[in-house]
Amino acid sequence: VHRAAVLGKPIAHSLSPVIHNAGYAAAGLTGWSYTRVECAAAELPALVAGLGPEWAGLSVTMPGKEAALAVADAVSPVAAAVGAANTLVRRPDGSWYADNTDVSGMVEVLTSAGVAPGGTVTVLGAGGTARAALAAAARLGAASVTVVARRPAAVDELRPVAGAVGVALTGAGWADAAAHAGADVVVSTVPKGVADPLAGEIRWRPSTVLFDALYDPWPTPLAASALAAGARVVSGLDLLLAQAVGQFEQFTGVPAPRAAMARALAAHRTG
Ligand code: SKM
Repeated sequence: VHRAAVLGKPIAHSLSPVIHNAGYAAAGLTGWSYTRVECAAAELPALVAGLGPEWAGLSVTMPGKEAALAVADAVSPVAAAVGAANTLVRRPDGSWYADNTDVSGMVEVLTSAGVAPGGTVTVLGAGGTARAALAAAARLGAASVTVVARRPAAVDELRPVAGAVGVALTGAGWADAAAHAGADVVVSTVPKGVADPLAGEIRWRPSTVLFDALYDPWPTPLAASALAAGARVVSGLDLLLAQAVGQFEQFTGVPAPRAAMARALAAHRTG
């Protein structure tokens, strides 16, 4: 028996079990199961310490990603640079390895959408997803990253991450958000509703790729405006799948049956 779960609070909304369990079925991994566990950040260390040897891996979502990094016995360079882990992998000796597949997933969805190396990147928002976006931008060889934040001090909190991953970071205020949407890549990490007013303000270049981390409801007004202008758009659902693929392969050690996982996610979403 092999077990895995997603930890977070709240957690009832998580689609991770749908994706991972479909993957186990398609890969013929009998005896594997994946569940949701409600877990606040402060509860995470005790919960992880109490898991038996059948536990092969954990996905970690808000608010536990910093705590996940802290409990790990070893940490990937990217998780260390970002300061957060969404993945805890059990190693043969029982210890835990922390990684961040949000970053590799973001790189993958942006590359699939046609993002070429060396472009300019604008990130809307300066929270946890923005940290992952900085690391993804670095991997994509971004020439520069502009972070547009409602709170200027939030940009300064990202400077250590930018330094660790090696990208040049410029801060901008929210009033200038539309002006910075002419970048080659625009990554929106802000909560539901925050970017809606920009939909009517931005004059999208058709060559821009927009990644909007939201997915419910889809398209967001921002995504709809970019699509209407002929820009390429990727969603938070695309990232959810890509980051889960990375976790699946680390948990199980076998290639992820991506198409089956994508189908299960799509079927679940349309009911
Ligand atoms: O990073 C992911 C996490 O692995 C799982 C998740 C979810 O289940 O909703 C969302 C993201 O935070």
